[in-house]
Amino acid sequence: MSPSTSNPTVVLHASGYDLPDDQRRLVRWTIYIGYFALAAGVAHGFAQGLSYAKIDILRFFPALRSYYQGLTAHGVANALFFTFAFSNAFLPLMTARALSRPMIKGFLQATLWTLVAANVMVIWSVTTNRASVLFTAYAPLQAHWAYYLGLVLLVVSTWIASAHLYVLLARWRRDNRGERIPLLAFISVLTYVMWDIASIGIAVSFVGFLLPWSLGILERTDPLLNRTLFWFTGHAIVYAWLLPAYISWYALVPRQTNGKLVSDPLTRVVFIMFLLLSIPTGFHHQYTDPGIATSFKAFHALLTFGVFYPSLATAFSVVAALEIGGRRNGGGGLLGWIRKLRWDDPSLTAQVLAMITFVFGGITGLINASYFVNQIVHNTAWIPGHFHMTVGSAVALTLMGVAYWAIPYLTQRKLWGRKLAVAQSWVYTVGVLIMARGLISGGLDGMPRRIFRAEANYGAESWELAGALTGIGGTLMTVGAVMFFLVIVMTIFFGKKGEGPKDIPFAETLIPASREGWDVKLDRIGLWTVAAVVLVLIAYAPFFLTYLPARLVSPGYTFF
Ligand code: HAS
Ligand code: CU
Repeated sequence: MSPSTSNPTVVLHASGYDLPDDQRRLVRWTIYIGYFALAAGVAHGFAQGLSYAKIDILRFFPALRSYYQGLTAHGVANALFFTFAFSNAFLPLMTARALSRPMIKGFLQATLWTLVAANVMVIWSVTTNRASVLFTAYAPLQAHWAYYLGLVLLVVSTWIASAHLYVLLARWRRDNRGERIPLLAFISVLTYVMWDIASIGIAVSFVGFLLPWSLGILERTDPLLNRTLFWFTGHAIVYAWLLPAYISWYALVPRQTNGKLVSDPLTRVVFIMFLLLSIPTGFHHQYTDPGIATSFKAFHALLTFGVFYPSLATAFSVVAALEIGGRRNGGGGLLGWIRKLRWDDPSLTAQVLAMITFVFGGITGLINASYFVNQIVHNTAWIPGHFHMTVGSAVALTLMGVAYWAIPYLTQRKLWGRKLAVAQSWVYTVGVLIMARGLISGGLDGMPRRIFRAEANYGAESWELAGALTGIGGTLMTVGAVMFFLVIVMTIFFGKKGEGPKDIPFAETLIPASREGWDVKLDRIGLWTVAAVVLVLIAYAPFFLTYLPARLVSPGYTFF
């Protein structure tokens, strides 16, 4: 079997890529857990959206005792379990495909079962109202130990998935000395290297403080330190959600529209920049927190503008790839190629609409990051406006789009309801844009986030329209999500057998990786990892050195 590197995105073998059935099943179930979480989270999201329009349907959720319990369920299910379950399956699959090697069953099993255990603990603690502390788990709000332990296990599942990637890559490198790492594997591995470093913050916070505190081993904890450790992880976490979507935009989407990925080296540079800059930016979530020097915050603000750059480069790359595809499909003129983008392909449509929404997500991110302007939007409804156009659509809609080929690929069944699937992305996108418009304008008029507006007897007049738009948009998003689940469930049970795609739609590259050029050095993952750690130390050590030891001052509180 002689590997060929003629396609730099993946290694091609003459025998093609055969995913063994047992591995296919494990990958499928890991992804299913993600979509179960999405379904649960979406139901709560519907209630949240309507509550802004002063419609209270929370009473129809039998287990629900407070708005905050529902908000916790929404955030944890959608932002944490959905995203990471997906990545835990998707990244090993992409890496294995790129290297043209089978995955390792033990790792897949360990990832899946850790994820299941994490789910059980978190679902139990949240549904029994023992953990209404939101996904940010801010102390001194205190949750049951099962909540913290469940989230720790979720992180452990990502570490197992990362270990899987590293072993796959190490073995491939041993067998292919001197070869360039195929792009798809490189960007998948870098995503989890970044996340592994980032997750140290939340691991220290949960294992070192919150878990022992919830068990009564520690009587008090340090709220500011816990918040800081959370946001050490918490900005980078958004890229752990985003980068799997970017992997699809870079390495798969061009193929789906008959285009080509523009540049292999540029793509590697983009992911290296995310590795370097995702973490040392966490204080931009704490601009208004007391106890952190302004100079530290300003430094993180500066680096946040740095991490904006790889997304701008991504915008250039993905639009160029789409344009190549649209023109090859016969589109002419300045913008005529847009019409020729294979809008009848649900997977592509979902992802292009996700990209368009992300333009607004990115712009609002820039506004958040601006130290002084942040004072206007912080803790207002603007922020959920921002993150529904990022994680709530750029990521969620992309992962739905991926499902439109991945579920047929993993089940070997034909996609059911193709036209419904295309309509689904449009409904979801129109919904998210209307909802975000409501949240954003409300936020600018001072409408707070994290409030149960259905029962709030205060507010500006303009909040009425903002709230109504949020409710209408949220309802459309829910309809879009239900359409998605219908397509997926019908595909799993009734899709035509034996008619799923045989391979993953990876793209070819216009400017490939060179064998001897400057870009060979980009493959030095170890070096970039060390550089990332050094940058994190520069950005965070001054705070920790001047702050520590921990100030264990606060007992736990349970309000809701
Ligand atoms: Fe953010 C708060 C800054 C990106 C998620 N963010 C949040 C929270 C979440 C979140 C969940 O600086 C709230 C957390 C909480 O509960 O408190 N964010 C940024 C910045 C970016 C950014 C600078 N955020 C994201 C992404 C997220 C996410 C991605 C999830 C996946 N964010 C902040 C800040 C806060 C914050 C502050 C704290 C606010 C506060 O006060 O609490 C940047 O990374 C954004 C860069 C993006 C771009 C867009 C590039 C566009 C592309 C698409 C191109 C395609 C096209 C379509 C043009 C520069 C790649 C072509 C199609 C055709 C048909 C032609
Ligand atoms: Cu952030």
